[in-house]
Amino acid sequence: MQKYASINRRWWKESIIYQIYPRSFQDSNQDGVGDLRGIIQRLDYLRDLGVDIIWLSPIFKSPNDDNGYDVSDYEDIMNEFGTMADFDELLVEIKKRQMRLILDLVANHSSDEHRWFVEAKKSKDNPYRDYYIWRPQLPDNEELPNNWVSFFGGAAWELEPATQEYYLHLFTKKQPDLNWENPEVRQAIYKTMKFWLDKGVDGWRMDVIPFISKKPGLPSFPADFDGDIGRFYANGPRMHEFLQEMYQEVLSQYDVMTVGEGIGLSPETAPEVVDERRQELSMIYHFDHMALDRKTDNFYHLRPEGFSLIEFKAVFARWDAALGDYCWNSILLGNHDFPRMVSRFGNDADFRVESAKLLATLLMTMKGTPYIYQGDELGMTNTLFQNIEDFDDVQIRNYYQEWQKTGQDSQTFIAQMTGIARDHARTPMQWNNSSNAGFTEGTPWLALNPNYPSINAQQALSNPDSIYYYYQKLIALRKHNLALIYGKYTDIDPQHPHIFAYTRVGDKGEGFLIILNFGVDVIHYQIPNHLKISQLVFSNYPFIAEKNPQVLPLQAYEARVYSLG
Ligand code: TEU
Ligand code: CA
Repeated sequence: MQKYASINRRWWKESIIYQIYPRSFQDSNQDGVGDLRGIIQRLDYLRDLGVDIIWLSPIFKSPNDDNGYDVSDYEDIMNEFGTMADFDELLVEIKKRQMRLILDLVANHSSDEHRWFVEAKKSKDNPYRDYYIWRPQLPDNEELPNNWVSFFGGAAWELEPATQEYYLHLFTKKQPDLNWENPEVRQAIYKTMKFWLDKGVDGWRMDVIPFISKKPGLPSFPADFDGDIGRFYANGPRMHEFLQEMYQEVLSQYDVMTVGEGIGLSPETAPEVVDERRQELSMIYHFDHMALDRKTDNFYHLRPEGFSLIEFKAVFARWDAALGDYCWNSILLGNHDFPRMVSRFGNDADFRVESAKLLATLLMTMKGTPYIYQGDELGMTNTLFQNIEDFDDVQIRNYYQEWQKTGQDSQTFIAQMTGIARDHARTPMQWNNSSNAGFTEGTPWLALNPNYPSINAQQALSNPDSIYYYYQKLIALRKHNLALIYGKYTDIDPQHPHIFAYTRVGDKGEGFLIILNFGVDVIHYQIPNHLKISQLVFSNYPFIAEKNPQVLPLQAYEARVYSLG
């Protein structure tokens, strides 16, 4: 295999991934819900941006308790999204444009409406019983099997009346956890994976994959538990065995990529999942920088003091060091589970365009495969929630039920949830300034962000200085420079409170210096003497020739990329 900077070259390391949340991308039949035919209409837009791989959030049959992350048939398409014929056509159209497609594999749990669960709950001796995880209710005892809690509020156990046993659900009670200890479950999932790979799908994003192996005996949280449930549930003793089996039985037979949602993994535990010598997954993504604004013992509460750029930079350095030459990372600053990246890491009030471009610069110059979440290439922002009804997400609805029990008022709840709500990222794509932004002519399933008349794709495509074109040019820069893909990463100033400055250096010393001003104040930044910059190749501000190029006056959210040499 060809190498660069001592790393094996692979197509998925050199690709740009674009995540589509199909419900919110483009509606083609005016029922207010995005669909597969809608995606087909927008493929040229993605190809022109420079996208190589499209990742679709779940499209399989689902009652949509958690918007498709609750699958009731792994080999059929969700009614609202279209038909298998639509899917086949979508795949053809994607390939025609030299792009690839990966799907979301949600296999830690199914929907309670999946026929496996419908069967399993009927009786203790049903052939599907052991597809799920059951524990008896002890006589005269209300106590739950253990003290585990669900990610979306409340206990992780639900009593099934017919057989008087509890089943485990780490997410909502309509998402029962599958029992991966049962070889039949694993074979059923592998069969499904092959079904889609045989159609020509190019790989999988694997939902909460570190949870598939549970701690033996399902022990309660310890007395000194720190509250980090993701870490507690992840990385069970058979996780690697299952992933290696999946690789042998399925993945090794195709030229595909896999990305694991690395929930609960750490820089210590993640490398073993993606080390290419071990043959498990191609890459993972982690949440260490995405969770910096949250309390460590409670993911759904913001840290009142916020977080510092120094902490943020340390995450990138730590992970880069941990992953080394044989593992591969994903670089993302937003997805369907978090508020909008420009509103979290940038400044959507006064420097929306500048800071969206700065964040794009980070995405496209870091070591790892970049992921663009739909709409981030337009600088889409967080939306406004005024009433409880404005939230759609089951997570928020469940928390609200718990909140109401405490008798506290809803305005405080809304204020708190505004900082974490996933619905920010799920408002429909803003295509143009016509009603509902060209997303639908019907009633959208979730209200649009009211700023769509000014922030939309049509506007971006007509402005050469737009965030969209900035992405397009940066993507081209990355693709033409292997040093930006494989080059060694070094943070040259980890302690600077406002500047993120790093180099990416390739095989023969060629490479780049990236300087990002993560703040509103002008900073005169002194480039260390040992770095010889050659020329400015990219910037989000108009270029002004410097008299003394070793001291740079950086404006608010200014981003610069220099070539070295
Ligand atoms: O997310 C798992 C996960 O990390 C979330 O519970 C996360 O903690 C939360 O969304 C942050 O607000 C995956 C999917 O990405 C998510 O959409 C699903 O709801 C979840 O799994 C269950 O399938
Ligand atoms: Ca539709």
